[in-house]
Amino acid sequence: MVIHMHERLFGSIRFWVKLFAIAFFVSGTATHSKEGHPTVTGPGLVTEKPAGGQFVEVDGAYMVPYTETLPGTDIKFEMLPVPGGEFLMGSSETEAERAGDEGPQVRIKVEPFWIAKCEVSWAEYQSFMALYDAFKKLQLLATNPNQQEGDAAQAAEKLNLIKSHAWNGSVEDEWGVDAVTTATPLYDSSFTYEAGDAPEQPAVTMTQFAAKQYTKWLSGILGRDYRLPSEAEWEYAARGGTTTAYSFGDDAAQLGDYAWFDENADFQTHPVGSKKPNAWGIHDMHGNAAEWTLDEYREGTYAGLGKGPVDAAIALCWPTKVYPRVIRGGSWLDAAPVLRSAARHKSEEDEWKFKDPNIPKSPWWFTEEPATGVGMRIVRPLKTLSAEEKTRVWEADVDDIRQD
Ligand SMILES: [Ca+2]
Repeated sequence: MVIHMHERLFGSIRFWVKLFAIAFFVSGTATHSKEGHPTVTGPGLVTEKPAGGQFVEVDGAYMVPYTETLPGTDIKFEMLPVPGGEFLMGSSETEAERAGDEGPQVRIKVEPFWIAKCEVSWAEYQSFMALYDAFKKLQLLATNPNQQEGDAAQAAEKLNLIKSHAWNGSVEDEWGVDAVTTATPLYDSSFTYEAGDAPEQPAVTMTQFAAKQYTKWLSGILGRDYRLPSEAEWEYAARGGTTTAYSFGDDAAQLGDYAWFDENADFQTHPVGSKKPNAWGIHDMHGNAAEWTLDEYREGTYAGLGKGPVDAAIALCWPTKVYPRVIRGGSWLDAAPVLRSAARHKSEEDEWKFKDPNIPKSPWWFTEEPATGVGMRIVRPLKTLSAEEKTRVWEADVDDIRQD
């Protein structure tokens, strides 16, 4: 099924080169806007107050839901506005099944943003994977001495276009192109699709490095800033204004209406958005795929923040090492308490790549449970990202490449 979809949707290298020419143009025009400008333009923002439905008022404009289509495909995803506000991150000491790392509770101030209604699906993620394949082929063409001279020059030009746009120039400069693009293929390992491979199922098993590269690629082809959520943004959106263990209340007996988890998932992921959403219209914040955030995991993060209010951007624990990093929401593999809004989880270094046959091990994929339940969801901040922020949220950690 997957191969069939690749053939149908992503046919030829020529297609992707065209797509990149378009993306380059879109992105090029977008960068004319002044860095740090308070609001972005484009879909999701209107100046007239909507007559109804979900919207968030900001500086005389209105954030509204919108749908993105990946250029050249019929693959779509929906984004929903999340209001700015304050909330208590973490769980109260009386919450059943709470763990020590969920406290002490800290008041966090969150800026408005858009969040994907659903987890990133295989259809979306495989578009990125297909591009990577095309990149590899172009790279081969550009470096193949047996080609016609004209072809090689043309291929090199296209390769530069893709490199300048989609991949991390700084890491490549430091490590040589081979460090990222040649030695570590974005292969589909035999473990990648253990939880299912249908286009509507959530993409899982990717590393946080891969997830960040996906958001960079997506931002490039759509001309808007997409990134992973911070841990605080994730919990704020998951709660949807609630203070209970789950977004629908405290009663785990209702969890089956809202989430795929170990009691109902039958050992696989399920189509994204097929359970009830939370109050803000967001699906699968509890269960199905667990979700990457930007943060490094530290047991004492909250204690270090005081009582607040603390801006979410300040509360973000920027990684200083590759492991552990924060994963939220629990997955199809997990029991009910693991899916609670406040529950925190972390990536593991060696255990999650134990069966990886690559030497060095792939920076793109994990091979083990519970990593086979780990996927991602994207957000788009209301404020455009500064150059420094782009580096932080998109670029590879050099340590990640080195370690892998
Ligand atoms: Ca989820």
